[in-house]
Amino acid sequence: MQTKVAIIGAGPAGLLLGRLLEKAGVDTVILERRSQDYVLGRIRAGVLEQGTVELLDKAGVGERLHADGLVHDGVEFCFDGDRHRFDFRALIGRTVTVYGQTEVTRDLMQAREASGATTIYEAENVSLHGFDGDRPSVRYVKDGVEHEIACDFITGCDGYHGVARASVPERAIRTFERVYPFGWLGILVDRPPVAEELIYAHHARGFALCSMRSHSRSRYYVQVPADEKVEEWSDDRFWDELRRRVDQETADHLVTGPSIEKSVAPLRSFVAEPLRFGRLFLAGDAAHIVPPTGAKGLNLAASDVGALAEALVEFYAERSAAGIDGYSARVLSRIWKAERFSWWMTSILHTFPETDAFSRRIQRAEFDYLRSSDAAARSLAENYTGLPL
Ligand code: RFL
Ligand code: PHB
Repeated sequence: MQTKVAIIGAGPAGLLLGRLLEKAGVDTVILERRSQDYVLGRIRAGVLEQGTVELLDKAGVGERLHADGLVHDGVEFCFDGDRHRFDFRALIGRTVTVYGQTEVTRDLMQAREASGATTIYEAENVSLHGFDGDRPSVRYVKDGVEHEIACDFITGCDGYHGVARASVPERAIRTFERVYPFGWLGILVDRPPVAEELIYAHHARGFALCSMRSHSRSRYYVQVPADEKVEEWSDDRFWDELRRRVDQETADHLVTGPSIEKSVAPLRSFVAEPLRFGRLFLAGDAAHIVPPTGAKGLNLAASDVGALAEALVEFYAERSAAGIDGYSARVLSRIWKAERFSWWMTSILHTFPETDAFSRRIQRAEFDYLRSSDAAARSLAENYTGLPL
């Protein structure tokens, strides 16, 4: 088999890249280790920046998103029971849209299927070859048979545990990492959300988040130790803990019900540099991880592949390598700003094992500053709704 761009991974990064390239007439093959149902079964991000919505529109998959997505003008922070709303639209004229990663993935998969482009699910033992020369290729095993795809470029959109970044020689790559000593226990429930907008809560017992997927489906999280076992959390235990961490009004209005999904996600900050190695590019979680506190993971993946698609289309249309040469530096500048914002949101909202009385006062001062200063609130608003590339 032969293609222009071989894409490893059918998460949002790989599928969106595939769609943007197909729309520009650049053919692609996507190789995915898991089944289509498995990919669709993963419950992950829920908040889309305006720039992500614009990219999904450009990719021609905005219809359901505009019909079913919930446009949010702001978010609320709750500090030890005191709530404050940040109105992004009033502060900077921007908004975010609540639309689950599962739905984004479904829309992209359907569009790809309709276009007839090739996606190989359950591709085993994917390996990358020759990306330091002119004739890269990708090999994989499907149903016990080995196949090879010759291509012009390989893109690693295969997430944090993928094969693409691991194929780069150690001396050519530098990584930066911070692992947090806690995770988020999340539940999904078919009950209306407690509030119209998201509530990020700081409490001495730990962080909590009230989020949603629609008017009838809610997503809630509580901070737990990194090694927490999900089996130790009955639904009742979860609801009791959540109620303790939010303000009284929120606790009183919470509509509880049986969870339809419950899992613990670890929190990590990670960046690899650079993101181009000859004819291999990294994008999305393969290139970086942010803790979910700033709602940036999916959005960063989208902005990476938006830039990568532009660069590759320019290469084919104008025979110019300027875009692909500049890709790594261009996206890393935005990635580090999103890393900073996600780290900062994480540090002010969570309880750290080493948090002493001084740190607690500093966290409180951050909240008091944010709610009393227009400049601070605008800074939060522009970061949360997404910085320009
Ligand atoms: P993905 O979504 O991980 O997709 C990568 C795809 O590559 C496949 N793959 C391979 N395919 C072929 N060969 C191999 N050797 C392969 N190895 C892996 C995988 O099966 C997968 O289908 O990365 P992508 O596309 O870069 O998208 C990034 C986003 O998914 C991610 O940033 C966010 O979901 C992060 N994230 C969250 N972000 C938020 O903003 N809010 C959240 O609530 C939130 N929750 C989460 C998350 C990430 C999680 N992970 C990765 C542990 C919860 C979890 C559990
Ligand atoms: C979610 O709804 O899953 C969600 C929302 C906001 C975040 C993280 C996760 O910051």
